[in-house]
Amino acid sequence: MRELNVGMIGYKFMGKAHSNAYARVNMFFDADMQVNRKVICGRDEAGVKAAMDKFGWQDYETDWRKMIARPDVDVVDINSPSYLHKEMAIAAANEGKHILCEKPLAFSTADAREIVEAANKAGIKHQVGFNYRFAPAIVLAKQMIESGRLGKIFHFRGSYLQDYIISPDYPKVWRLDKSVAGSGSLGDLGAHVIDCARYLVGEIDRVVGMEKTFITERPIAASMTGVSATAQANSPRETVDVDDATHFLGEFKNGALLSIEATRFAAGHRNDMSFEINGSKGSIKFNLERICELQYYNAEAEEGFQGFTTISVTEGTHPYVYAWWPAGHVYGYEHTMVHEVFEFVQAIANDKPASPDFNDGLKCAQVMEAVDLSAQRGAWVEVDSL
Ligand code: SOE
Repeated sequence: MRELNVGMIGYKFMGKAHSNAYARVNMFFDADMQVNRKVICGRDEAGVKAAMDKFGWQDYETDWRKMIARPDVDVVDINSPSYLHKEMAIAAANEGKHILCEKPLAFSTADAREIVEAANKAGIKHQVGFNYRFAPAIVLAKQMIESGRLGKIFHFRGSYLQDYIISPDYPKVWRLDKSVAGSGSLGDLGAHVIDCARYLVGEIDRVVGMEKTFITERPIAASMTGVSATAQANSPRETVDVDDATHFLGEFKNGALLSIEATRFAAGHRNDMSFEINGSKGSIKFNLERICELQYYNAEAEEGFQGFTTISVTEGTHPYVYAWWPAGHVYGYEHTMVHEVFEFVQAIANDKPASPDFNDGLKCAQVMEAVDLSAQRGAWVEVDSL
């Protein structure tokens, strides 16, 4: 079988999740290429060496430019903090490497356009890590909408709620630093909901939004693992320059209405992305914390017998479920990454466009920048004006 050698930049939270996906894809799916965890890259030599051993990579590098240039690397997986995405993606494209880049693709629409241009010029396959598109229930929702089961769509109502930074003592980690992350809850969480809205309902025409930073000063971070972090002892406080929460309304080009909320101040919600879609023939509701289920309301069910029902998305006939376990066995968050990687490998192996690709990353950047501008101006902003 043809082999596909991956070089991955980043070895912490997303590095672990992607390593798991590369390790599982050929075990559970009939991928048309054998994926090799070839080289893992990170600045800290001790850290990246430990990750190489723990996550099953064959080699490591501490210089991402050197890794990208290696002839034994076919694919570059970028899961560094967002401020590095543009330079890394353009360098990888210029080396002719296929690219899987974590979301958000770029800080700005202008940066995203430069990345898209470099990828198109290089003729590579490119995909953005909007992993929730690959949750079986969300693919099922897409199939239901496309088959007309919901009829004409009127509303997409979504949110991504987390609560790990409510304490004023939680330090200013990279996700709270605009120069590193580009934005706060909007780019880290809202990007996922925007992508689901575009995937399921269509392109967004205009938005109006507001952003809020509840805690404007935080201590300097001493260490961070995942989203857990500790502050430096007796640390001075630094200004927080990103949104803690962002709310926005919008209108799709097809006339449906949009409302999206992203926040890290929703006490009790650890990682709760959910949305509801209302159509002329029914509604669906998805909640990431119940990832194997889809709530469905059939407006055409017999009078007196209507109500939201729970579809257990655990049958072999459901998207991707066939590859895992017998009917009724549940799956989780990390499976979405395996599905994401499988589709990327298949796009490369069969010379097909990957999806969601950098154009989707650009579209998401346009929506986010429009929300940002709207929050500054207090007015509606046309997405295509960006
Ligand atoms: C933030 O905590 C985060 O890790 C996001 O960065 C991911 O994209 C999301 O899938 C889970 O939460």
